[in-house]
Amino acid sequence: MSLTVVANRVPIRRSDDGEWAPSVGGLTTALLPVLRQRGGAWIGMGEDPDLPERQLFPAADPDFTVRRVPLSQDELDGYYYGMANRVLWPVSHYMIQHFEPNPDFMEIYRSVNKRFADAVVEEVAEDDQQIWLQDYHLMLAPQHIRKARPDATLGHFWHIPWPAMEVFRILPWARELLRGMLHCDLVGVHVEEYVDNFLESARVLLGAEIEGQTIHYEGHTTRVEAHPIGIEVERFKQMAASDEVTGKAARLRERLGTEYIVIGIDRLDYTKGVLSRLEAFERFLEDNPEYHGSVSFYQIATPSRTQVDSYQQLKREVDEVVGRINGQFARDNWVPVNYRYRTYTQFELCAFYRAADAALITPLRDGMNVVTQEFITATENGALILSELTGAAYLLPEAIQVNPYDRDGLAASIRMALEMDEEERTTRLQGLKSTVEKLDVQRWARGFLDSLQQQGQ
Ligand code: ADQ
Repeated sequence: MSLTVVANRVPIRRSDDGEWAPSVGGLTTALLPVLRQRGGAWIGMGEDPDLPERQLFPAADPDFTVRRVPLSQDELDGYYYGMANRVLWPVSHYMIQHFEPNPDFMEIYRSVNKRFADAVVEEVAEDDQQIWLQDYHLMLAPQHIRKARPDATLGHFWHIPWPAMEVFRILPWARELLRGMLHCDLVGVHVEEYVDNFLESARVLLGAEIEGQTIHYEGHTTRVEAHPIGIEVERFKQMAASDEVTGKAARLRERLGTEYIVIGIDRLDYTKGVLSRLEAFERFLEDNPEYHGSVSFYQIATPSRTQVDSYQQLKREVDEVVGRINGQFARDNWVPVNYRYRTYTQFELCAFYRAADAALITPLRDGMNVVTQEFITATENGALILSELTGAAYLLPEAIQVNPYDRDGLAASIRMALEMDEEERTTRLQGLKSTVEKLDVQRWARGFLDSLQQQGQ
């Protein structure tokens, strides 16, 4: 049975030699082998204007189709920067202060979802197809696809938290959006907590009948399951052990020259807790003068959604706090906070993971957080401080778990991580590594697709 993947992004990019090549990223790596083996299509927005609307890939010996749904600037503003980034993202992360319920966004979201659905219907000729939609950009597409292809097997994976029903219902279009998704046979989320929230939303807001993890609504049945995503464990392991990475890590330690290195690595997004993390590090320095000169905090932030006001404001605030901390505490030969606002290669990130004594991963909310898994895979003896408000926290009890809003608690956890004895550090890390091995992204894709096939039978 062939597979059609529908995602905001397409899985290919133009390489240095001008040819189209697979892009780097967990989702692409997990799904391309399936598409190669089974054939089918990948449909996405495709930001590169040179990307053809439809092409067979790879060109030399094609396995599947890459289809682009080109969007105008107005469509991009309403559907992506508006509805996805200013409405669904903040509400799903419980950050209502960033929520902008503009009806124009929803109007455009409806029509763009229809365009994605039309593209799917054009690609999916037969009925024995599996169709797998990704994420909050495509909540309404399933209902249009179902109408045109009643026998197709439809799955949807939701990569961010599904919030508590009482929060989800804040959306003025909560019922319409939920109804759209209930045309799927399988909805996947990262952890059981989100499964419960989804079921509760369907029960209370739509009066759907719930039977275990199955929703019965208007003659259709949708199963909701937890499928925690993983990373490409083997590739990260190999990268981390490579000469390139170990060399870079050693040079970084030498350059910083401090006894301890603590890292933070994120997209610069208000959900990731970068600001409160910096403030907690500041509190740590205030409370522990004996550590002045011997700890460096290295925060890396990738520019993200830079057209959205709240992201521009966050950037200014982070710049300001970094300046304030360094202004107060830096002295000759020691800069307490090293801050880089840019994108790095995975090899470079791996070197940071490898060089660090501890990682501070403290989102205010996060569906899963795969940086956590990358760090656990790459580190040899680092300690992990992890926000309990992430999907990852449900799976990784061996981490030092913290409430990211508790500045004193977070500051204390930094000290705890640095002073943890070798035995405890090793025992915790063994537990963490063994969980992450099992969460492998290929296994995640297989698990979801196997379950999707069962639902379709
Ligand atoms: P994201 O919100 O993007 O994903 P996350 O899971 O942390 O969050 O993944 C970020 C990715 O970006 C990681 O692979 C990381 O290596 C990379 N990255 C971060 N900083 C970088 C930098 N400076 N340079 C280059 N790369 C960088 C959404 C959800 C998450 C969920 C994932 C997967 O919000 O909760 O874990 O999808 O389902």
